[in-house]
Amino acid sequence: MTHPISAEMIAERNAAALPALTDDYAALGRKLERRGIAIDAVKDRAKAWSVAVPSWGAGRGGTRFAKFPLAGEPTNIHEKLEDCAVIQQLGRTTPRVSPHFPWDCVEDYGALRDEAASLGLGFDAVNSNTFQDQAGQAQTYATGSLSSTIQATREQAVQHNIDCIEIGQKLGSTALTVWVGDGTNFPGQQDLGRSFDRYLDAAADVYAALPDGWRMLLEHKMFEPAFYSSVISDWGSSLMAALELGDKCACLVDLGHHAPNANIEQIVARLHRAGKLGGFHFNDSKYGDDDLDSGSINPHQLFLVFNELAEAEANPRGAFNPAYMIDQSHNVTDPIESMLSSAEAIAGCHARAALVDRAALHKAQQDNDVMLAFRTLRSAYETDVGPILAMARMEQGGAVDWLGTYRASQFRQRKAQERKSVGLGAGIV
Ligand code: AFD
Ligand code: MN
Ligand code: MN
Repeated sequence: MTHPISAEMIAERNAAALPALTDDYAALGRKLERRGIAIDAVKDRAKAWSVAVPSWGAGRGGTRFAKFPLAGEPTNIHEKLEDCAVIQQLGRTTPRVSPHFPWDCVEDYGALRDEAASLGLGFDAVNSNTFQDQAGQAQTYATGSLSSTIQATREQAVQHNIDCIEIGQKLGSTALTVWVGDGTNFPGQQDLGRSFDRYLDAAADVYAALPDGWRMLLEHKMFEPAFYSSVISDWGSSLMAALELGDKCACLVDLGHHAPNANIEQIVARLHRAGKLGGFHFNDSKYGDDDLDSGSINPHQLFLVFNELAEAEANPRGAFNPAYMIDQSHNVTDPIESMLSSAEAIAGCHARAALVDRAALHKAQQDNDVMLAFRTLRSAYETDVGPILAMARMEQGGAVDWLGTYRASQFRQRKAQERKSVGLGAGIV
């Protein structure tokens, strides 16, 4: 296995940080013990949990107005994997990469799988792209893709999704995430009912191509690029589609894809109730699909989502197996730092949700003791689980201080010498 950051350097810096960490961990352990919680069990749970990183998040993102490239940012899937390996090596919560096609297309996917494995990485859900035209493509997606009124366009979109499944099989993936930008910009532009019917017919053809053990995850999004109506605009449309398509199909919740102030944790509970909670794209937002770093704007919401997930896990209603992924655009930071910070924020909410005294919460809810129920949740939210996450990282070979260690490694500066520079331009990704 090749590691992009020197293991000796990580070990040295960890050794220097260990006395303070041991002290903090012991203090937190005593505090949790008084609440009847064994800190080592929380740490073990943290170690067993992981979230995938998006290949497209490894490069600098941009807005509609501009992209400001970063010297040394990756420009192809091989370099992106190397950067994802840094994130995993230092943080130890992100062992898988979710690829996007055709952005990550290569000649030999078996070799790509080996390359990832040699970096300590595997592949998560494959993402199709029918929201953008590619060079040499016969049909344009200007009229939509799976829901287009034009049959040849729908067929092309179906075939692309099937191609993605085939690539995914070579990569060891077991899920296809489908997000379409289909929709309209003007009232009357399309029939709202028939466009959904066309989407369902085409999606059924993709569904029929799913291999055994695979899942199809439908990602809803309220608006953008369509600004009047989107075909799969919300969790209701997504749920209707997933129910109609079949057992292997479920809904994916991207935290940035809802109306402002939507109660996302309730959506999570509802989808779980329907047996259709397929997965997540974690990010944060203030206005819309901002794709900001997870936990940077509304960490409480993220915690409440994980509180519902902890409830769901305790009441699995059959299978409970959501796919956890990050989907962010890093416009002003080094993406490696952003994804390490985000993974820590997400893992922190996962760990804090495990601290909720569920019996006490349920009793307070049953008794209609509003304040006690609220404070039961709040005391878990207010617990600083940093020492648990840092200890889990260290014991797995990661860095206690991932930011300081990453910067000391000069990884980005080294890559700025080796990698070709990225051109200027606009870009949502
Ligand atoms: C979109 C969606 C979807 C898609 C991504 C591409 O969140 O996950 O794959 O952006 O950048 O808004
Ligand atoms: Mn997404
Ligand atoms: Mn998005």
